[in-house]
Amino acid sequence: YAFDAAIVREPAPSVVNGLRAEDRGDPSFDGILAEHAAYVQALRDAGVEVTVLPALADYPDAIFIEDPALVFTEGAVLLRPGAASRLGEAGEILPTLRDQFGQVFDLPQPGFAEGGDVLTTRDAVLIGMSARTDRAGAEGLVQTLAVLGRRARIVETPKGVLHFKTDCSLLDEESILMTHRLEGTGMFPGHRAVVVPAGEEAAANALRVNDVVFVGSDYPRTIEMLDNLGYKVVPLKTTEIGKIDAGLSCMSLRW
Ligand code: CIR
Repeated sequence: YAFDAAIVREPAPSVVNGLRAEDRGDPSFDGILAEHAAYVQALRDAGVEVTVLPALADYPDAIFIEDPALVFTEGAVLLRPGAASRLGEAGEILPTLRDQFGQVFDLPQPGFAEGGDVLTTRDAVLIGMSARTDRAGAEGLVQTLAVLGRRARIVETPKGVLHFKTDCSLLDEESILMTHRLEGTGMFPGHRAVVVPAGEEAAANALRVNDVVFVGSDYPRTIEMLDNLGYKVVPLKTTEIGKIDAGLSCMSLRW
C-alpha cells in the first residue's frame, strides 16, 4: 500500500451505461465526475503522482481502470476482462503500460481475469475466481506472477459478488478489511480480520494508500470503526459509482 504512482482514466458520458448486476437507476454523469475528481485529488494528497488518461466513449466501464491490468513496481500484466463489453479496454491501456513499465506481460491464453479479483497481500497475491475471472485465467496469472517473482494463490469470490475485492481490502501488512462472509474462510492465514458492520458490506472495498485509508462516505459505522482502530480515514463519496457496482480500488492502478 506504499504507492508513488497511479494511473486513472477520466469518465466518459457513456459511464452512466456502465454494467450493473441490479438496476438501481442510472448514476448521474456530473455525480460520477465529482466523485472521480475527489478521488484523484485524494490520491495526490496522499503523495501519489497521478497520470490521468483520456475518457473512452466506447467503453462505459473504462473508468474502472483497475480491471484490465495488474501493476507492480517490477512490471505490469495485461489482463483479459471477463466482461465481453470490457475486453477491448486491455488494448487501450497497453501503450501506457509500455511507457511506464520496464516489462509488460500478457495473461497467457486461454482464460479471463480482471484486476478487481486480485488482492496483493504481504505473503501472496490472492486471485479470486468469479464470474469475471475463470480458472484458466487465474492459473495463467499465477504463472505470470511467478515470472515476476510473486507467489500467488487462487481463492473463491463468494457467489453473487462481482469481484473478490468487492468484499475485502488491505488495511496494513497484518490487517484485512472484509465482509462477514469472508471471515472464517481461511483465505487469509496469518492476517487479522477487520469485519465491516452488517449492512455496510460495500464498505469492504476500501483503499489503503500510504498513510491513509479511503472509505466510502456512505458507511459511517465502518469509518467510525476504522477511526477507533487508529487508521487515518479519508471518506470519499461513492454513491453514484456504487450504482454501477464500483468502489474505491477500481478507479486506479497503483504501484
Ligand atoms: C463492471 O461491472 O465491470 C463495472 N460496472 C464495475 C467494475 C468495478 N471494478 C472493480 O471493483 N475493480
